[in-house]
Amino acid sequence: MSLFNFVDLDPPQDRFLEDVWQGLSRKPKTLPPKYLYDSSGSQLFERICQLEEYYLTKTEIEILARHHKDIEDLLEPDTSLIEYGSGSSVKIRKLLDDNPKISAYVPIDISKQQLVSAAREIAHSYQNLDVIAVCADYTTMIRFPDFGKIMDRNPAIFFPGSTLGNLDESEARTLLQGCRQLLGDRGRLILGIDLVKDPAVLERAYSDKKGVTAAFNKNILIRINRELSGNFDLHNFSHVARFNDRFQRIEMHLIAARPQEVTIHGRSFHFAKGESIHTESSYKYDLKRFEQFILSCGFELSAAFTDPRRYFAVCALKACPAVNIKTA
Ligand code: AVJ
Repeated sequence: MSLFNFVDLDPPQDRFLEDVWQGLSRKPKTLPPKYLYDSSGSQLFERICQLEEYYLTKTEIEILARHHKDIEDLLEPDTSLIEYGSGSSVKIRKLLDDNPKISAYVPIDISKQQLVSAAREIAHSYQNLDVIAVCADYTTMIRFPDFGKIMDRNPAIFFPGSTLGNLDESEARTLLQGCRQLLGDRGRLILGIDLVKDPAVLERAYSDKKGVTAAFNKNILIRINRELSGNFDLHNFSHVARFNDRFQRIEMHLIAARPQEVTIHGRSFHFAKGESIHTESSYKYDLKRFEQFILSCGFELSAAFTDPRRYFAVCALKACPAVNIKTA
């Protein structure tokens, strides 16, 4: 019989109001991208993944399907596969299918309901797999729970979806160094990253014809109105996605069409005409530079699997001697 366990590390709740007030008091104004994903935001994101223009998800799944044996070859026998974020299970199934080296699956997610239902389905599909679902914030996690001998096996973290790309360089370094510390010297990391490409392709991917990405972006204003008694007028803001060459990232903005005052839970904010709220950055990587970057986090690149257009990469990383870890 395989094991099914749920461990609740009781992650701290979001501070939506404080974060919104703080972000909108900044110059330029910002909002944390994690707040894009309430239930309608998550549904809109699922629709984005189906769009013609949004190549990321489809390309990553293709790479995983094509290279699952190559990835298996890079894992040790008796691996516990730890997934950061447990969204749709399509990607993880590509790794778990027909892979005798993985003996345990450890999804980590901050949203309890989604985590448990996804984990149960996986446990149901893979009868010989131990499943240990952990409700936690993987960005602040300092050790894995003792259940299920996660660390007695060979730990490997799976972090797909180019989610790393939402972090700026110092945040990404903190996260990867955290992975390195959690995993120890035997650790592996399988990471999905989006690659630098023609800015026109990028801008189309983040500004689709049907306007789904625009709706996804504006949904954060709807959420503020609903949950924080805000009075944003949706007609007064437009969605813009542009490639920032200096930082090699796509930025999503909401641009005020006219000067206005917006009140959120009794506090008012002024917008000048044309003023922007920066809602998300999505970094695009160059593989050579990425390889250097991960070295400074204590990892070396074992392999990078890409698609024929070289749009996206699934990278297999291996912990390298602690000597390489820069402590800033
Ligand atoms: C889920 C963060 C990877 O940055 O491409 C999609 C989110 N934003 N369209 C990305 C997103 C606009 C997505 N990530």
